[in-house]
Amino acid sequence: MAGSGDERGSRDRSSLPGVSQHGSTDRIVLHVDMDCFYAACECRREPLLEGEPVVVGMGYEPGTDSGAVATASYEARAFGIESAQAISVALSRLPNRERADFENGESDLDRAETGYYRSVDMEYYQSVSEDVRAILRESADRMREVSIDEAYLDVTERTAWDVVPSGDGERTLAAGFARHLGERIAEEVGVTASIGVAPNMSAAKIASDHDKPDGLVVIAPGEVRDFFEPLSIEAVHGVGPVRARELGEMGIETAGDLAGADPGELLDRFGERGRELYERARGNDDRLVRPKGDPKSLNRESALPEATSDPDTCRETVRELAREVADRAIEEGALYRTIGIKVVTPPFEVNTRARSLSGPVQDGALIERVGLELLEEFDGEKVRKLGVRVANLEFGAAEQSNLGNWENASGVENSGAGVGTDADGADSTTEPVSGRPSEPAPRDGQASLTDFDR
Ligand code: DCP
Ligand code: MG
Repeated sequence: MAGSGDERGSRDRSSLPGVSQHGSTDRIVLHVDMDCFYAACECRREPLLEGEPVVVGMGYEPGTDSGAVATASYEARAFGIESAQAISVALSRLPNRERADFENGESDLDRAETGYYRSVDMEYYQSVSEDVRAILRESADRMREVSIDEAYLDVTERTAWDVVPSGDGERTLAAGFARHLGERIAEEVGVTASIGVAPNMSAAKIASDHDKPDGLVVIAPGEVRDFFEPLSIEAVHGVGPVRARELGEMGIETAGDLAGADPGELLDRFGERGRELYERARGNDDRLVRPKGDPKSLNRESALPEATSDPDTCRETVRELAREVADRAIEEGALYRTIGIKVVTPPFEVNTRARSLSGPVQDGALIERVGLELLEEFDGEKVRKLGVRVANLEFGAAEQSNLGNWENASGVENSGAGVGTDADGADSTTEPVSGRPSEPAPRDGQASLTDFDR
């Protein structure tokens, strides 16, 4: 993080260092949103793109003529390129540099007014996202993952709203915590995030949007309403273009207007939703940061200190990851029908392999065994990162836990005993699934591992 933070949390200079003016009951919520995420991933993989206009999307490849922009680097946004724009519009505003034939001096375009185009590569973005999330997970007591590049963290127990001296001024401890988190993401993963810090989720979201890219904006408790006051109504979490127009018809243009509106009128016009938006505009939002539902899969990944083809190192890593995944499944009360591994080979090739089991199990020894078997395919290859994953989860039936008792406990006739190996005669399948990012996992167990993302 470049230190460009707009730390609005600084307060009354007479406050004593280390003394919170707001008491200890205010929560500390971070909203982390990666900057131009897919474009940042492309720059990480291809450093020559750094600082250049980069457009990521579909539809400019030879032989295709329709498609849309997924995202664009901030340099490309300066040319009027934005998400969801037709790729034809993007190409007309920012011609493709690599097609312009500058090398032969045949182009009459201005090189500085051209950019790079890259096709969406979800699998790669998922793997970068997982690296970021591993850091976020370590940093938070509770976390809600909203999308591939966005999460809320509750860090109330990890830091404080206390004000401390900093350089010539002062800042909150929470601001320092968030800055450190941003720096870790930049240094360890090589992409930047904008972070908002506030006493609730909707204010944290507004804060992270306020100073993109590479921003850090802190809204301290007691300052939320003043911060919101001048913002356009669309900045209020939950107000989209349609609602904004309707509110505009009522003379409500800013978050301050909404906070000062008649709540009865909002209730009449928009029902409960109207009251909720009114409360949000006033800085009131008591939603807790919670994970979204049950996870679809559980995984652990580990980068090796350096790429290696040493089988003992790889096997030991898989064993360790298998144990961690097994523990996590016990904590979550999850049974699984699929066990998989991820093997990243240099430079960044992500290979995933999965095996289906014929019944749901909770059996750490099996994760280890299947993980090691799947690893055998990569014997002799250099590996830079490994992951182990279980998927097709079922919750709340922990007695059906291991191979020995699955058959009996499930009450289902199953000659394969749910093991999923050829030796056991079960319906084992080992399936390479790379390159199928959007395919949903079939219900009967052969999960796609491309959502190797938790
Ligand atoms: N995305 C997409 N199509 C859209 C919007 C987004 O494919 N219409 C993808 C590409 C983005 C990613 O989702 O990189 C994250 O979406 P964001 O809205 O967070 O946008 P960015 O991260 O790209 O940019 P910003 O810096 O504004 O967060
Ligand atoms: Mg983003």
